[in-house]
This record gives sequence, structure tokens and C-alpha cells, in this order.
Amino acid sequence: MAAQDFNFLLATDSYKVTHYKQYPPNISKIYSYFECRRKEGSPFSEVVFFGLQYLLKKYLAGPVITEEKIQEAKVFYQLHFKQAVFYEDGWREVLEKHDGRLPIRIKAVPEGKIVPRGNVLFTVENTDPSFYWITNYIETMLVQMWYPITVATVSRGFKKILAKHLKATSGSVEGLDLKLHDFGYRGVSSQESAALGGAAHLVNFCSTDTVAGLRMTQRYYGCPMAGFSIPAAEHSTIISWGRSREKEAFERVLDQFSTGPVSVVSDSYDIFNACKHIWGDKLKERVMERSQNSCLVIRPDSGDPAETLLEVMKILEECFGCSVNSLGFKVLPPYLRIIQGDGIDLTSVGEILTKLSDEGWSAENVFFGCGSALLQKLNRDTLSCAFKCSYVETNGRGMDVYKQPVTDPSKGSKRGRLSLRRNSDGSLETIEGGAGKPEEDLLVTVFENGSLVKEYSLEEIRKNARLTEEEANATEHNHREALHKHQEVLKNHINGIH
Ligand code: AOY
Repeated sequence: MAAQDFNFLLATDSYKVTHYKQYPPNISKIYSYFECRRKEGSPFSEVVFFGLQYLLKKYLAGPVITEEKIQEAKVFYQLHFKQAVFYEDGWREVLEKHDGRLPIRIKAVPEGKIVPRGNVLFTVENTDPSFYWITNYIETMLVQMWYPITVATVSRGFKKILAKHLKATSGSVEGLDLKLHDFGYRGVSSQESAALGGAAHLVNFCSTDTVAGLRMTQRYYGCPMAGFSIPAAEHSTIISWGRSREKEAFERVLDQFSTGPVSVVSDSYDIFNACKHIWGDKLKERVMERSQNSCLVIRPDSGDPAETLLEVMKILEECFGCSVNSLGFKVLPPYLRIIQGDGIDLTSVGEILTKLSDEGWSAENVFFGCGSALLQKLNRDTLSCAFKCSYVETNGRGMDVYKQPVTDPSKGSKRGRLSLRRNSDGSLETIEGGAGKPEEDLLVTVFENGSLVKEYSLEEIRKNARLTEEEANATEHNHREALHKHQEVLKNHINGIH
């Protein structure tokens, strides 16, 4: 139910307050929809639908209109517009006729579903003809769905790349859902963004430091603990020992967290020196006594990610040795792993993993951390999110409506009532003009007249968003490419052993 101190009437763009006066006379229905418009050349051809349940529960469900809120909005908009444009009588009718609950229906694609760009994701319409003017009043709030949808989509993009490299260099995708750790809490603009973005990442992964996202999945998606972390150092816990005592700082972390994995940021002064002379020499025995379940995760945090990682791997191989997996790629001893959390985005992660496999290293060796490329370096245009009216009823007659700007064909909108259909070839298609068969419609009524009428658990959402067999398996091409490039390295390695 909507928060007590939140005034729904004040959560819209100013101009929307004036729109009830502008629609044609005798209009009785406004029907609008949300989509991520198709865009040539975008790295994202499909999107992960996520986050509506939070918005509905937090801001739209229950009696969102009260006499006090009407009074507050009336005073506010009088001062803001310097005239009485706020629809006081209309909103009071919502209060009297519907107990302050919104006479609105929202139908949406199930959360976690993967939908190609250019398809309807949800529709909004008034359920009482007197309240046609409410449908687009809530656009402002609903279009903020762009954020969780975009984060979930970017996060799943990472997952596809990681799956491909993991499969190609280890033969399986084991451990995939821990491969990308969310480092983004500090890099987002607000607690609410951290909660929504953090939760959206958890649709695809189980690895996070963004506690706000975990709180959201508990409260709004029925998941007791959606993600995990491990004890880890930060620069303050290392440099507080002074420059001459980095070894003591490292040793302290090993002592304090003797069981379970632990991560130690090791670039405070010289990552290569730290790997070669501290981890690989002075603390070598201490590292080697750890097990697979208590591994040391070394974290470089500066320099060119690929170059630094390759050099770190080379040093660690010299100090600790490594084994070769069933596909012939090198794997550090089970007590030793790396996490790279600096300079990671959708472009760099693939480049880094390609360079590693070119040098014979399995993706098993590394975890990644990602902050702003995951939660902040994106906007409503990343997936071209838009909300448009497509159908109206006036004088009891329905009419399909649309925009089609001569100056930009890509900004055209869909027409009529919409449904989403799965075709026999498996593809998804939006049927316009009310022509879709209701029994085939994948859109589900999630909100009606102030009530949430369908809930999804994070568990279901994760199932919906799982990678397909195709996405989870490296193609033959990828496989061969990685193996081929690696043959030289493998030969050298074997020659080195003999
Ligand atoms: N966390 C794995 C656990 C988390 C972090 C959070 C910004 C972790 C670091 C690590 O190993 O090193 C926010 C930067 C790092």
C-alpha cells in the first residue's frame, strides 16, 4: 500500500495537471501503453521486464487519494501555476466514488520475461468512464520503469558474455551467477535507485554488495536472501597500516577471516610487487594453507584491466603454479582467485576475457565487479522507453489513435488496443487494433481499481529471465575460436612441464 507521507497527486509532471481540460468533449476512455522502441544498431535487441510490482505496491495500490492530499495538492498547484487549474472536483469524486482507489487497470508482461524491443510491455486504461484523465496522469511515475528494466537488461547482457567465455574455457557455466558482483551502491544517485537497480541485477545474479537491492527483494519480491557477499578489504583497511606494513595488513585479513573466501584489494602501492613478493613469497604458505572454500581473492583495482590481469596471472602462475582443465585452459590453484572491479562494462568484460583466453587462461580464474556501468551509466534512451496513448472512446465509440511525426519515423506509436502473442515459431508479436485473441494474450492484469491482483516472486522472475540453452552454451564457433587461439599456449605449457 502506498506510503502515508507520499502524495500521489504531486508525483506527476506539472503539465499533466492541466490535461483533463484538453481532451475532446465526451471522452470516456484513454488507453496507453509502454514499450522499449526498436533501435537500429543498439546492443540490446530485447529487454528484461522488471520492477512494476514495486511501483504498484509502493505508490499505486490502496486508497492513494485522501481529502488531506487533495487539499495539499490544491494549495501546491495554486501557488505553482498561479491559477486554479488543479482538478479538485475530479479527484474528490475518486475519493467519494472509489474510496480514493484508482479506477485503473494495468495489464503487463510477467516480470522477468524477455521481450524483443518494439513490443508492448504494459497497458494502462481507466475502468470508470468519468476518469479517462487519470490514465496519463500516472505516466510520469510509470515511465520510471525504464530504470529497473534497463539495469536488468544490462545485467543480463553481462551474463550472456560471461556464460559464453566460461563455457568456452571451462566446458560448463558452473558458478555463473556469482561471476558479476554489484559494486554500484555508492555510484547511484539515491537510495531508491540503489534498491531498484540492485534488485534488477539480482534477477540475473546472486552476487552483490548493494544491500538496498536485497532489502527490496525481501520486501517487494518475497525473497529472504537474494544475494551473497564475502568479507573483503578496502583501501582504508590496508593503507591504515602504513606503506611499510602492507604485508601485515594482508596477514591481518587472512587471520581475521581464516575460513570462507576473502577478498583483498592489493594495488595500494604496487599490485605486481604485492602479488610477487607479498602473496607469492612472504605470505605464500599462508595462502597455500587455504582451501577452495576459503580461497584468497586478489583484487587489482587500477591500470588497464586486461594488461594488469594478465601480468597478475603470470606472476601468480610463477609463484603458485597452475593446472590445466579439460579444455586445456590454465586454472590457478583452487585457493587462489582474482576479482576485477575497476573499468568493467559490457565492452571491456568480453575484451578482457578474450585476452585472458588468448593467453590460455580459463574464465574460471576471475570474478568481476561492476558499479556505475551496471547501475548508473544508463538512461531512458538506452532502451528508448516510451509511454503513448493508442486508443480512446468518445461518445461511446472506440478509435485507434497514434503519433507519426514526419520529422522522425522512429518515434511513431502503436495503434488501438494491444496484446502480446507468442507465435508458433516462438517469436513474440504485438497485435494492434484490438485484433488479438484474449486467450492468446500474454499480458496479465496486475492492477485493477486500486488493488494488486497478481504477484510474482523473485524465484519466478529469475526463472523467466534464465538464459536459454542457446545463450548459456558457447556456439561451436566460439568454442573452436577459443581453443584454436589457445593451442600455442597449451603446447608451450606442456613443453614447460617436460
Ligand atoms: N566490494 C567480493 C565481495 C565484495 C566493493 C563494494 C565498491 C568486494 C568488494 C570484493 O570481493 O572485493 C563496493 C567496491 C568494492
